[in-house]
Amino acid sequence: MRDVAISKSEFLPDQSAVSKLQDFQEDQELFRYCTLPQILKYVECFTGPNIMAMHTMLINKPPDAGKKTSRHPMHQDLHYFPFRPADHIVCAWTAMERVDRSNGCLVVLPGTHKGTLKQHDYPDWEGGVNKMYHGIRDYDPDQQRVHLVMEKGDTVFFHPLLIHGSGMNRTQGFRKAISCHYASSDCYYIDVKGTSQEIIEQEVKEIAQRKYNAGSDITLQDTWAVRGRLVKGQRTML
Ligand SMILES: O=C(O)CCC(=O)C(=O)O
Repeated sequence: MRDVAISKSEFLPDQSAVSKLQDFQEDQELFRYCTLPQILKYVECFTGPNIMAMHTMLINKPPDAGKKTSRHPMHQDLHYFPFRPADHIVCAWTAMERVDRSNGCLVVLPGTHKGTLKQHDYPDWEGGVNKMYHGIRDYDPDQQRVHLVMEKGDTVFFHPLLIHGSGMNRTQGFRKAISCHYASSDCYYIDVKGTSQEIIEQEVKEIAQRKYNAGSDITLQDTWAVRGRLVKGQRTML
């Protein structure tokens, strides 16, 4: 994925700046992160013994080009997932270098994982917003926030309903983090028709058709089933 503010004018003319790698499940070295026993030991507390790595990302937050597009709007990851129950899904997010407010650390609203899934939309940001960066529609910026300052190798595990995002990268370097969303393979797919998640289903289907030549009958569930990889136990439902 490319940052919307630098997609046409790179930092270095002959190099493209990639702001996020998604779905690295076929890359042996990157995927090794998702299988690390020191990560799975904690993941299992949430998922139980049958563990699927569902969503993989290496986030390379670029220096902000002056338009604040390096921010990630406040959102809940469950908005993207057509599987449940939410309590059997967990994200592991590992800092690949020190992250703090200067390079855009994670920002979380403590306790929000006990709430419900909120309506998400593209935020109305003056400088534009990156593809798939949906944010909570009626986000109240006055809610108590916690900035997660982390050292290289620190890992945070969080619930898919936790409201979170990340700030602007005001440094000259790319801020790197690696993450994986795990789910119990005993989770089940849901139909998101008629729910707040319909908008993400539509967008994902369009991308699958345009970029991967998928047929018009592809479902949101299909796009997850092909990406999910078993990392421990047995693949039962997902
Ligand atoms: O690493 C970040 O800046 C935030 C990533 C995030 O929240 C996401 O991709 O869902």
